[in-house]
Amino acid sequence: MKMTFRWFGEKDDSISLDKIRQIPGKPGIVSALYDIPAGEVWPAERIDALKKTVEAAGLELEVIESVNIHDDIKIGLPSRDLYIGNYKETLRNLAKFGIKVVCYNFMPVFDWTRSDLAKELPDGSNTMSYEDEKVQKIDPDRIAEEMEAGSNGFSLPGWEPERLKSLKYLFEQYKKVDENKLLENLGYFLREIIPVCEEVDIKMAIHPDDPPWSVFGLPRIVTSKEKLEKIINLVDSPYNGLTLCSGCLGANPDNNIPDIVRYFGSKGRIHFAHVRNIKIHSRGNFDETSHLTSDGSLDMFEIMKAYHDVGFDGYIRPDHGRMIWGENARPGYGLYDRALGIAYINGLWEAIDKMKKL
Ligand SMILES: [Mn+2]
Repeated sequence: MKMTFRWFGEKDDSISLDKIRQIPGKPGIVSALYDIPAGEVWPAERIDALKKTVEAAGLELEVIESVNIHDDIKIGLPSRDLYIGNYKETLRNLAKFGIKVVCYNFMPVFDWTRSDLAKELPDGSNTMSYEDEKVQKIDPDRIAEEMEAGSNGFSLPGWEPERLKSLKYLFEQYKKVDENKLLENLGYFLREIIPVCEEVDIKMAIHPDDPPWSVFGLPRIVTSKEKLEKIINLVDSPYNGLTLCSGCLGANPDNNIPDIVRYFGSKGRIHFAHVRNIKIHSRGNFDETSHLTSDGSLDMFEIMKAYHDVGFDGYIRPDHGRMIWGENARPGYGLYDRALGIAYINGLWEAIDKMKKL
């Protein structure tokens, strides 16, 4: 596995590359051009500049999270062809600078959703939390305001103010899109772009929906093993792969994460692993916890063992962390708890590796 760490760029991240370089094992960087709206082409010179910034700090950039998909592609409007054309151009530009994996999601309107961005835990740390009842009764217009107010002054990925303006229009459009239609539209998109990916050697890695069930009545199709199977079968190519996010899929206790890792890992379809733990309080209600098995509901040893058993050699990163030791950073993306996550994941990996050789 190749360890990485997500970084939001010089202007929009409180954590410097110099600090990331000191994390044990010196992880690679996962980043993006976060200011470019979904649907637009990423200019080669901007990608070049990002790559040079990362390399100047002695680090590598081979994974992009994310190149977002324009809603017209998800809805299936005639204008999708223009945006798909732009997406292909972005992929070609990324390939010129050695990018190997592109993470993306196919969630309508909203990116990930939480009901509390800074829930205080008994130990005095704070974390992101989700209560389904709270979320489902919020008017989508209001949750946009609340996310903005609670974001510590940073703009959250997928929640950029420009996008929120068109919320009502989007909701209207999605009334015609059910799960089957959304999957069909994902198939259309993948059939267009995967040949380009094969040509330029970039692997696509779809991120599960977060949480893995419908919110605000919008359809969601990246939620379970069965649905992931449908997605990889839309285009049968190793370039049509997955970002396997443990905390995200794991929020539904019906999803057996080690089993899912083994199943898709042995098919060579997991290109990017997001590893984090969550504590499920009751169905639909969970807190994000430290990565440690005993702090959450997921067995991190079993998850890492599944990756090891299938010979996983893709990219991996600790996912969200809590805010600890008084750190003030983008919710979920502080330095300390994620760095602890890396040390823990690496510790599990080394132990599994050496135990097998005894
Ligand atoms: Mn994730």
